[in-house]
Amino acid sequence: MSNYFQPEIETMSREDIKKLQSERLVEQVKHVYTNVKFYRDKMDAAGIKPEDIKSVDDLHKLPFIEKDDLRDQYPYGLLGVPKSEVVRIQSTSGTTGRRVVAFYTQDDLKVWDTCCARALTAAGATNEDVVHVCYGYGLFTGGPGLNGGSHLLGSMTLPMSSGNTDRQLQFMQDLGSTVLCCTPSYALNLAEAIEERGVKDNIHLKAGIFGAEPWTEEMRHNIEEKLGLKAYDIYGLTEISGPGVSFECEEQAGMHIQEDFFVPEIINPKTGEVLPEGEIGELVFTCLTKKAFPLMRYRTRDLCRLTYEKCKCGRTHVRMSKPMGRSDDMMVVKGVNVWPSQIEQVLLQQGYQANYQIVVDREDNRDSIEVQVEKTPEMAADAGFVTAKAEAKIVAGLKSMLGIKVDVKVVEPKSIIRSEGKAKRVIDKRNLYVIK
Ligand code: DLL
Repeated sequence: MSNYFQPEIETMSREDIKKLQSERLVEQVKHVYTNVKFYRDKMDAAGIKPEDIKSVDDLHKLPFIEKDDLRDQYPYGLLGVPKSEVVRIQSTSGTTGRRVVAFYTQDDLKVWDTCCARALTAAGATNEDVVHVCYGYGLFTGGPGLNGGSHLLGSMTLPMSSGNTDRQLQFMQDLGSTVLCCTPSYALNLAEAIEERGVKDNIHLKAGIFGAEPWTEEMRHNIEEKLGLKAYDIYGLTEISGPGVSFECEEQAGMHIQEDFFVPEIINPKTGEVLPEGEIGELVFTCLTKKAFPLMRYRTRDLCRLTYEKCKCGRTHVRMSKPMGRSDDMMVVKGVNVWPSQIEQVLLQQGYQANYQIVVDREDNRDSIEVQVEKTPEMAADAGFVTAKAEAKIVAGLKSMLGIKVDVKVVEPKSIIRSEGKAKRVIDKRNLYVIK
């Protein structure tokens, strides 16, 4: 049996979805053109007026917006409403150079809560459930997003945040948590801890809502078996609101994109051309209702494919595959988005040259990341150079840049293999993506 939070929206005919999207798009284009100089300038430069956008079929006429634009417009350049109407901000994980701040009005928060309430309902949650949220709270969207959705649903919500496994397990047992929300890697950590402590019989989880990082079908089977629950994928990104932009239903056959709020497109990342249904390309989103941070044709850099085939669950909203790769070099490590360029920046600031390598691995469900960097010839010749001290300094610099602990090895000059063509900076041994 399918569970819907808003059946009238979630099972709407394709024709009605398109009609609703078109009406909302026309309004939204007027909103951004009137209230955000960035969009007005971009549309003027492209010779497009709000009246040119009459339906979603005209969406392709609008220019894209990219991560760099968000950075350039930091902090308030894309704000679509007066500050007095903003009630919340969230921000992308641990990135100084590329931090993105997203703004929300009361209504924008309702949209987000609705998205997460639909995802929770699809996973079988009701107000009878105890929803255990151990995504991080704070600037990261994971905790606040699922928390808001769970409130809207009327479920008892445990705002556990991440870490402190003993406390997680204690609350899970004492309060009888039934729905678990966290990253898939943390779910595996919890499963291991439950096994170690021999408390499986006291745990009554029935569903898990896991996302924020790539994970494989093998991981899903592992988690489901170990925790005795059904594992649902959930996708989202800070720029578009947070978790719940799309979510899995009981069919576990792709994530339904909330098309009354977001219009997806798949483009060729090299040319920007919109690709036909079923082809793999970069996912692009347009927000239809969000007023404070209204992104239009935002390039996510996530590679996936869409299917409009009707799902057995009865939902009509388009489904996206799991992200299969990235069209940039971002990695998600320990739940944090990491770009090699951030690591390079820290190394160069500390006097190293760009002879480095990043090795990412996963052991016992824990991500590790190691940076190997060569001493410069001057450092190697300097009798006073203390390797351990130099490494500690880089560790501190990276912690401050990324917000996570990175292992560092300072190695001898010329010990990292030189590439003949493009330098292979990253060795990711986790194999989480189909396309690398
Ligand atoms: O990770 C939002 C979120 C929180 C989603 C909790 C799901 C659950 P950001 O930190 O802005 O937002 O990172 C967004 O993470 O572009 C993807 O590359 C990746 N990502 C998010 N969900 C998934 C998923 C949150 N289910 C970036 N599978 C996105 C694979 C995911 N990758």
